[in-house]
Amino acid sequence: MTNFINKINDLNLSRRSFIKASAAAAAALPLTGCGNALMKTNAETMTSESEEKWITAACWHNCGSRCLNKALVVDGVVVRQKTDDTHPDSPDYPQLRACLRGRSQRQQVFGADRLKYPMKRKHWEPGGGDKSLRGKDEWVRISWEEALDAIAGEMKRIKEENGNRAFFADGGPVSKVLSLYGGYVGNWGTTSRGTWHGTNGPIGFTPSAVEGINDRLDMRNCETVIMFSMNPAWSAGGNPSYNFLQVKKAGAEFIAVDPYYNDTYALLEADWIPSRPSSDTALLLGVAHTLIVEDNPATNPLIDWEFLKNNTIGFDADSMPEGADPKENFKDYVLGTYDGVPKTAEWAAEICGAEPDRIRYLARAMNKNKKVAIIFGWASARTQNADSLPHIVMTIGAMTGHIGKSGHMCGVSCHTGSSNGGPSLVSAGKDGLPSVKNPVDDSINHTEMWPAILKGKYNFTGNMQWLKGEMRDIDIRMIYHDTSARLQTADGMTKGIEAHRKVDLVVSHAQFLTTNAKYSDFVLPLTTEWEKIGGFLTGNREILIMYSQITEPLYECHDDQWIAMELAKRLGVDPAKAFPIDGRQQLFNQIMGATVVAEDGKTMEPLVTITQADIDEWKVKGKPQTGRITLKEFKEKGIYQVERKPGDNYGFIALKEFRDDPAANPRKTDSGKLEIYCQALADRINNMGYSKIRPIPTHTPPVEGYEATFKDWKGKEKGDYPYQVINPHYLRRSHSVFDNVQWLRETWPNPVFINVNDAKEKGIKDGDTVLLTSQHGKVLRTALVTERYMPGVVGLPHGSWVDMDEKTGIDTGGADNILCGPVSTGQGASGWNSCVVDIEKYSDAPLTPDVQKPQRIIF
Ligand SMILES: Nc1nc2c(c(=O)[nH]1)N[C@H]1C(S)=C(S)[C@@H](COP(=O)(O)OP(=O)(O)OC[C@H]3O[C@@H](n4cnc5c(=O)[nH]c(N)nc54)[C@H](O)[C@@H]3O)O[C@H]1N2
Ligand SMILES: Nc1nc2c(c(=O)[nH]1)N[C@H]1C(S)=C(S)[C@@H](COP(=O)(O)OP(=O)(O)OC[C@H]3O[C@@H](n4cnc5c(=O)[nH]c(N)nc54)[C@H](O)[C@@H]3O)O[C@H]1N2
Ligand code: SF4
Ligand SMILES: [Mo]
Repeated sequence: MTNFINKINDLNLSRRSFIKASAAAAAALPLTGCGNALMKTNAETMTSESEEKWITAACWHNCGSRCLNKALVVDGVVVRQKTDDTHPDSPDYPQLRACLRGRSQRQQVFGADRLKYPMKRKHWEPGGGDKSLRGKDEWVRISWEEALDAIAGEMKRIKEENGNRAFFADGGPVSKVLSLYGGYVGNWGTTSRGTWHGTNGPIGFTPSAVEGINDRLDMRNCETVIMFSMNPAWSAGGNPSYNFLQVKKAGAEFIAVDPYYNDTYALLEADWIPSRPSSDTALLLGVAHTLIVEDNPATNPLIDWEFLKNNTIGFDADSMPEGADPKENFKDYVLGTYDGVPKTAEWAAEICGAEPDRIRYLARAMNKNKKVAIIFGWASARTQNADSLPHIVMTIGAMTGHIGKSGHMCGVSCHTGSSNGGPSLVSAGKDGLPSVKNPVDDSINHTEMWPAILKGKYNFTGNMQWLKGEMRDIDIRMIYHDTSARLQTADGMTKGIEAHRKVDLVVSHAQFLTTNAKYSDFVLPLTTEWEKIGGFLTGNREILIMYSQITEPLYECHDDQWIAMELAKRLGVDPAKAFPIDGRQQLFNQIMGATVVAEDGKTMEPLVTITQADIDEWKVKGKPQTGRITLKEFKEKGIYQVERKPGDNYGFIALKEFRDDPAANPRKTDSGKLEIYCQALADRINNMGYSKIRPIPTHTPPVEGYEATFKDWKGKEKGDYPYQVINPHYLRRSHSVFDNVQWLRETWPNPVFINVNDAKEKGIKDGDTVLLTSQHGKVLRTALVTERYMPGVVGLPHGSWVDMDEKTGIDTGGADNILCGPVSTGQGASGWNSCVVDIEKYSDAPLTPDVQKPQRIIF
């Protein structure tokens, strides 16, 4: 193959313009003060024979997908990217093609706004200095020695004066060191899954997107697919939408229940039932009512009485568990036998906004004799008081019998498991690092952590343990961000900024001046995955990606483990206790332990063949082994994908064994069955002390749901915040990641989506600047007026970096969590998908489009 330079010459490009072009492709890095490989883009290197190599490059973000990305590296410079071409594409054995974010990855890694050196906030002093300046102070470049010494020194002081319960950290490598140093206060939240986290266990339902539904090839057997709160076209890039398209091509009809007619529904030509955010439980109670009153086993069989009888408890008075009041059964609640309120389609419609006839139509579409998938994204469970939502979903699935059979399924289809349920067919091994126990048991729920830092009190319920609530005093002096974008992505950022301005010390590891970093005293520059020796990515059950190093660490960047070990030394802690083996051995352990499913579809066997020569070359400990693929081939290809075809042994039917023989395959509930009446669930939630639920699924109005848009619900008089805002996960980003990439800013401007009628009423036109005001904060965005959002519902994309105008207190960045408040309910679920707001046209000053804002370059 002609080498790269020759190719360029063939294109009649002068060498000068090639160098210009490749530097531009590498995102216009400033050349000063940067001694990395990338910068060897000079005439000298170009005169020699250049080497070109496609290397598998990490796309490591929490984006709900996994795709193959490759970078063309010429003399250490990334000149191009491509995606999966390892085999021909087909619906059964699809390529893993990257989205535009992944294909823009080099814009991020080599961005001019990378943090290059350790930086200190100018007015920080031990004890904090002028803390109010956090987020607006100047930055001063310092050395690693200075930074680490100052941070460790301050930690020692805090420990001496306030004890280990004054440390608040996020759970990354430095947190391990803090555990060895006596412990720290952690945090927990339901983030992605919302109430699917805490509700599934007690009721016996499948907990995750991974094992909740049947696999993608079985889904092609469905006649109807009913989607609730799902948008894989945006939030599960790669193959899921393509998989759903195959289901459509095989003949299925799609129905969508959502306040927003999104691109997924458009792609699948779904029949849209607009329904308000945070009201799905009410809607499904209306469905249950229709099913009960219209079912007739002889003439109109809608309900699967067999399944209800064999596999559930608590549906009616006859199936209640011992000791429970028979009147508390689900059926009588739905019929209103004892409370006088039948949960009819009309009753549901008042809350959810779907027309009663459409609710009845939905119930009939769930007919037990049809092959139906009833599938949910997590979005509808990321709201307040939604603890009963997974419970009503399970109940509806059980009533209609769409559980445990080919072509029938009910549950979560989201994130990397979207469209494709079942256990992983190929996985990486463990890295071999020991876990380190944190001697401090304190852990603060995300909905409470910023108020807890400000008020000095919080409700301890364990870390995802749903313990009985216990009020505890707390006095946090240090916030350490060593993973996640917590300040940006957790509930109640307005309070979060205040909390960051209260403590003595804030430290962030960061690749850019992210929100965490911006409000810190010290920012420590981090390498990206492209600068590390390699690693694994998975999620999609059929694939395992092994990525490799693309470039040497840029500037003075280091990884989290290196920083943690350096701090450990300064704190008098032995770093080897947390990190006894180096990164190379960690990676090799994962390679050696990688497994792949055998042809029987059950047994797992070693994936990678390893020779003594491999072990010698890597300079690691290990034993030779025989697997499916050689290490060299795996590294070069960068992916192992299990080839699928209809009728293979790798299919999956969720809950099949339980349906077929519940006695031999009990669920892990008190009764061994799915519990429609579930005392354990009610006890779990009610003990925590945030709010109460009943043992059967009922609609509890969210603190900031539709009901809260009224001053007077009965009289239907609207209040000060008459709209519900939701936070769709947005194409420009993976949460907050990629928000600084100019290419992506240009492509997706991050508007606010407003329904046409609402816009008209408010005198807002497409392109106008809109002020959104909630009880917790104010943000500005540009209006995108659309019929795709139902009236009363506003869409503010999730994850945009806050950009606070300190004079007005208005965020010009459009950050969702400036609007969303810290509100604790039920199981402590973060309540994002309904926050009540007002909207108005804003004329004070025009809003600069995000792409025209300067990049955050601090050195
Ligand atoms: N209002 C609202 N808020 C939400 C949601 C919503 O819908 N609405 N969704 C929620 C959901 S589902 C989720 S999962 C969360 C996600 O919340 P986060 O996990 O906090 O979000 P990310 O933006 O992915 O944060 C990852 C951060 O890690 C940094 N990073 C990258 N590589 C490294 C590394 O090697 N080391 C370290 N230390 N950092 C690194 C990135 O730069 C980025 O800042 O957000 C939640 N927040
Ligand atoms: N591009 C991109 N993709 C991502 C992410 C990202 O940040 N960016 N984040 C990833 C992560 S970590 C997660 S957890 C997933 C989240 O994925 P999902 O949980 O599916 O969340 P969204 O994509 O925000 O919303 C999906 C749909 O739910 C609808 N919806 C919102 N509230 C309700 C409701 O109360 N009821 C009903 N019926 N519908 C509702 C929205 O209108 C939207 O159409 O996305 C992943 N994928
Ligand atoms: S969908 Fe996710 S993994 Fe795939 S290329 Fe895009 S950002 Fe990367
Ligand atoms: Mo998530």
